[in-house]
Amino acid sequence: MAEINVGMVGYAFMGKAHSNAWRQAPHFFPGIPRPRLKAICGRTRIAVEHAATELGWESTETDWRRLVERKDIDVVDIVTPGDSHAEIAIAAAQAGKHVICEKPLANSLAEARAMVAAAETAGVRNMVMFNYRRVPAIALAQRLIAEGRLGRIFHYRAQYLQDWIVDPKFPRVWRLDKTVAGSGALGDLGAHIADLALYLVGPVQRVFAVTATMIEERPLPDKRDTLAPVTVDDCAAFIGTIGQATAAFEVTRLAPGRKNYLAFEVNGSRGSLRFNLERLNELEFYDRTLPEPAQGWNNIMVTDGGHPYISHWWPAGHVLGYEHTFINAVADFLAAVAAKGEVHPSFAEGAMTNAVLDAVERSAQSGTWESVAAERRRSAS
Ligand code: SOE
Repeated sequence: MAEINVGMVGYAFMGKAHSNAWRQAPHFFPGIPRPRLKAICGRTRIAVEHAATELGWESTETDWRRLVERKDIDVVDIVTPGDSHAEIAIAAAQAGKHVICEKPLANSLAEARAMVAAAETAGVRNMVMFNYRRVPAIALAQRLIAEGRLGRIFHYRAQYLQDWIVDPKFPRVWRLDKTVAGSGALGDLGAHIADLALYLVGPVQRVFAVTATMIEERPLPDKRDTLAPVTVDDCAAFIGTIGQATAAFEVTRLAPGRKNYLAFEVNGSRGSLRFNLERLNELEFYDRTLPEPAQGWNNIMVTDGGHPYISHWWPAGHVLGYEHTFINAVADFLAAVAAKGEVHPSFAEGAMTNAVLDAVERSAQSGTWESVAAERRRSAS
């Protein structure tokens, strides 16, 4: 399989990140099938044609149904807002296309389940773009935990904090509209740290949550003198259980100074790990099995050839950034398509995160503990 033809639906921020990943992957991951950026789809002809030129796509469509039906498309990459993920992904899977979908997988657990069923019935590769799993330092954290270097896990705690809507005059964009985005900081940012919990330590079983909308009205983007209601959460905080471990999560877009601050710490009987996306090439490890005088936080520069993904990149110490996480992810996906192998996080794993979001929303409403629906953890094999 020398070439794989990709069709992408959507072209905004994530469209740019994914396009770059498709373009770059074959240069750094020799041996994977070469992706051809065959077609890009968007509703407005002039805008999609501009995007095709800017991002390097060969052709355009203005109706995703036509893109999904095209015989010359092997992979459909969905980078639209959440309200269209399910419809496009299900149609793509039914048309026999492999599918990548931006996070969160869907705006509701029911939609996520329908997407899992469609992809598994069709037997196509399917992956949710939780790109932070492909930060080498996070992949190293996962490896160390899986090897037992932290021993029995006691705690997972994570935060994802941003500040881009702290100004009340910031417009009511689609991410602040529940019918389009599904939820606010919860689905946008909470989904990432819930997925990382799943990846690093395991599935969350029950949650107790609060959510809040601090700025309840904002000007419409195209009519600044008209205020419209914000129908999603600005912030959410929840605790939960992962087996016998306790977990704590906090997400907000109202934390001045926090631009894109994703951080976690995992504590176990043998040691601790901590990570912060603002220093994404580093992983801190406290190993309490070392002789006592040597114990202390050890800052691992995750840029050596033996670290996850690094052999594909630069010599030691030549740091990576945000865009590399997407390149690593599509490279894994292309390798899985060629090998008919597993790729993670699959739609089934994405649905597990939707189940967490669903329980958080129920708990915030009910004011009580809520169970997370036990989704089947299946990979795309
Ligand atoms: C939100 O601001 C956002 O763009 C998320 O949607 C992305 O998933 C995250 O990577 C960066 O922040």
